[in-house]
Amino acid sequence: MTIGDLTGQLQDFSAWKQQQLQTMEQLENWLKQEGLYTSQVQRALTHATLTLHRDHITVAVVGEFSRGKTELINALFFSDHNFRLLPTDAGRTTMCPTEIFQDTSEPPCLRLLPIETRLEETSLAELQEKDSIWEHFPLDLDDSDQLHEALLKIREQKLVPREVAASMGLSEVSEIADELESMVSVPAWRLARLNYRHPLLSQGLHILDTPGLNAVSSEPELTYEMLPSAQARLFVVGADTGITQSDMEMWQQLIRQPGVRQRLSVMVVLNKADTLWDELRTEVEIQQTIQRQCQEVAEILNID
Ligand SMILES: Nc1nc2c(ncn2[C@@H]2O[C@H](COP(=O)(O)OP(=O)(O)OP(=O)(O)O)[C@@H](O)[C@H]2O)c(=O)[nH]1
Ligand SMILES: [Mg+2]
Repeated sequence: MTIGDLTGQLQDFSAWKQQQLQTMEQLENWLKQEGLYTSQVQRALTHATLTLHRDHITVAVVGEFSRGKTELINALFFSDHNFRLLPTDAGRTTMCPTEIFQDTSEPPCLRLLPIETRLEETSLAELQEKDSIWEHFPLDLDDSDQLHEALLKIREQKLVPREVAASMGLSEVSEIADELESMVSVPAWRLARLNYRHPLLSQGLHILDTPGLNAVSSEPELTYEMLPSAQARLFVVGADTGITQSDMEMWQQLIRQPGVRQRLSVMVVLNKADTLWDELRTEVEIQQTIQRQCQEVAEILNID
């Protein structure tokens, strides 16, 4: 599938939504004319209209850390920028799941949910509605320095006592973090929501960038709700590493989850193919290596 195909499908989706909204408006007018527009009908129509407005298509990008998930999003969707929109780097970079979408009812902004909310019983769905809990950073899309600076927050970490990290359910993450006596490093944010402007986002596309390691699986609602309900999931592996044991664990835990209906929406991306280039090898040899890597990955993951 190309970005062109995706654009076409999103346009169809957007057109379908518009058509449904028009039909509902006509139905509302007709019901009013006929004197059938009761408060119950009004509630049902308002609910249906809101649901349609909110309906979107989510593409989630999943994989081990440093496989190039975020760079792939930058390259696929934001390559017209003269800078990296989302921060990428060697090692662990994206510290929290990041949802990118367009909501024109408010100016572009970055909203961050503090990691401390993990100490509460409140569900993510409930926290989504509590605006005051989120840190809010307005974005100036014409100021690339401000934009870049603000988005660096996605990679922020903080030091907390080891027991606090454990209470947050982050003991696995904290084990590999800096050990400063009893303090450990944890992601500063639990979830990032980036309200941005882009033609594909305006058609109803949501992109979900996820952190590598077990940071994703330590967020049960993400693992069991957001990822399975995404219409497409891109599983990113590195051509330089092939499928490692931790890639395999993520594949089984997050993509091939037992009980989740497997759809045709999982795509595996063999990223970092450029690392196979070597001056001492011919173009044909390199292409053969890429081909072999693709076949091996497909066999190991048991996909076509
Ligand atoms: N050579 C090469 N480097 C790449 C490619 N894609 C990403 N990188 C580099 O690999 C490093 C990791 O990329 P990220 O996009 O941050 O990786 P990630 O999978 O998002 O990692 P986490 O956010 O930690 O889960 C960065 O230094 C990127 O510039 C690629 O296709 N080729
Ligand atoms: Mg990343």
